[in-house]
Amino acid sequence: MRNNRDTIAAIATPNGEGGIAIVRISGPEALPIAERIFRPSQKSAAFEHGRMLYGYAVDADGSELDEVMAVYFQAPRSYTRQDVCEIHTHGGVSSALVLERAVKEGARPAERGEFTYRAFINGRIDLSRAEAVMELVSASGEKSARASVRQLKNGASVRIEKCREKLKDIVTLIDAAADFPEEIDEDVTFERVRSLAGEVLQELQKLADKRYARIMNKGARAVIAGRPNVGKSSLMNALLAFERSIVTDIPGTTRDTVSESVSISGLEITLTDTAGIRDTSDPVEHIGVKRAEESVESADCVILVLDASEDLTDEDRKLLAQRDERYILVANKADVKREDFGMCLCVSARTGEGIGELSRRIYDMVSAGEDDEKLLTLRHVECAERAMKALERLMSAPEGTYLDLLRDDATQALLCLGEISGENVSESVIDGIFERFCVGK
Ligand SMILES: Nc1nc2c(ncn2[C@@H]2O[C@H](COP(=O)(O)OP(=O)(O)OP(=O)(O)O)[C@@H](O)[C@H]2O)c(=O)[nH]1
Ligand SMILES: [Mg+2]
Repeated sequence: MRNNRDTIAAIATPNGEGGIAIVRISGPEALPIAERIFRPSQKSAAFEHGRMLYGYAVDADGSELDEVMAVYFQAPRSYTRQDVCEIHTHGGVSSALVLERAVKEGARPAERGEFTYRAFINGRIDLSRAEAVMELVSASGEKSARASVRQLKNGASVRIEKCREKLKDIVTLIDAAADFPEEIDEDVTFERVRSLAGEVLQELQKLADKRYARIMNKGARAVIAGRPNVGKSSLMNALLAFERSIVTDIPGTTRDTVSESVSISGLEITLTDTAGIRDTSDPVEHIGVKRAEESVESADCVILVLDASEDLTDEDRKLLAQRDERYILVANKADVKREDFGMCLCVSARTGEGIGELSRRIYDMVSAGEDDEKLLTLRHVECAERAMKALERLMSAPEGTYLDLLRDDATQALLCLGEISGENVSESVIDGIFERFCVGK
């Protein structure tokens, strides 16, 4: 358990050089500490809530350390709901000097995520919103950043809260039936309970999408596969718009997987070029082919490349037979001969024809359902999945089952959903979440 009552300080901006850096101080001593290390340029100026002051950060002997701006947020109208002062210094060493001053004046260096932890403990945000803050600061692309902001504004947590209300209703209904057996018909309660549980289950099925959460957090994975020499590496380079993979006319050029990230319409996508898949006795190439097959297995999108300038080979047919809904079929070298094999997108890595359309199709495939207010964090999806298991148990109970058993399932689901907002969650889970933050957040 962290001490929540002392005064903490940290640099809230990233390490290294920058135009400005912000030293943030939070706790009961924030204001007196700031008053000792900041001197306004106008003698009469004093800290008041939300007003930016101009002046100097000063050392213990009164000498000036840096020209700065400073602002005070009075509790509870601050990020942590405590008194907060921020000193905006020039980037580089001066922020470190100001932080050092704050610590000398009595602040404790903040731990990872401690400001956001205080916002959570003091009830300003729930756990799912604290996690959204973290995802926002580490977002891999515009798309996931926007989704984090939606979560921060409480999209999915409001819907989870409604589910919890319904589950509490179930428990109340069952308790009432137990307390007033003469007045309340058990069969009616049973039906009512099942219908409420069904509604919650349906809502959770919409909210909990593991694939979506993973893509929003870690980005999507698209893999370029095909037999040797069809132009996979050339396509990789065309999609990236720079020469990343080696291209030659020798089949078997690419021997290992080559990955590079690219942003398509704001979504972070890791593109992987792979070794051409074929039977081979070369031990090195054999390992490469295995890796290619593994990459295909775990991909969100597989770009299967065929060669439009040649007839289909047995290797092509073998690969085509494995295709599923993640596949985009591409006929490359359309500049030589246009052959779409009846189902492929014709492209040319050489002329650039069809590359824009291919990007669009990759995006469409991996971003499906992006606008829904789905759960964004894998931890939340896992909590929701456990709640769904309990509700499925409830729903499959045959008529005449003791209402008490249904009550157990509903309570179980309720507890699982409470872990999302942080209402019933263990200290160690909370610590684990905040430890993944950086210092200063
Ligand atoms: N005309 C034409 N040639 C292409 C095109 N794309 C690739 N090539 C040529 O096809 C040959 C093979 O290209 P790569 O990109 O190395 O093919 P790959 O599929 O990565 O081959 P491996 O790594 O050996 O599996 C090279 O000579 C390329 O210049 C295209 O769109 N049009
Ligand atoms: Mg290659």
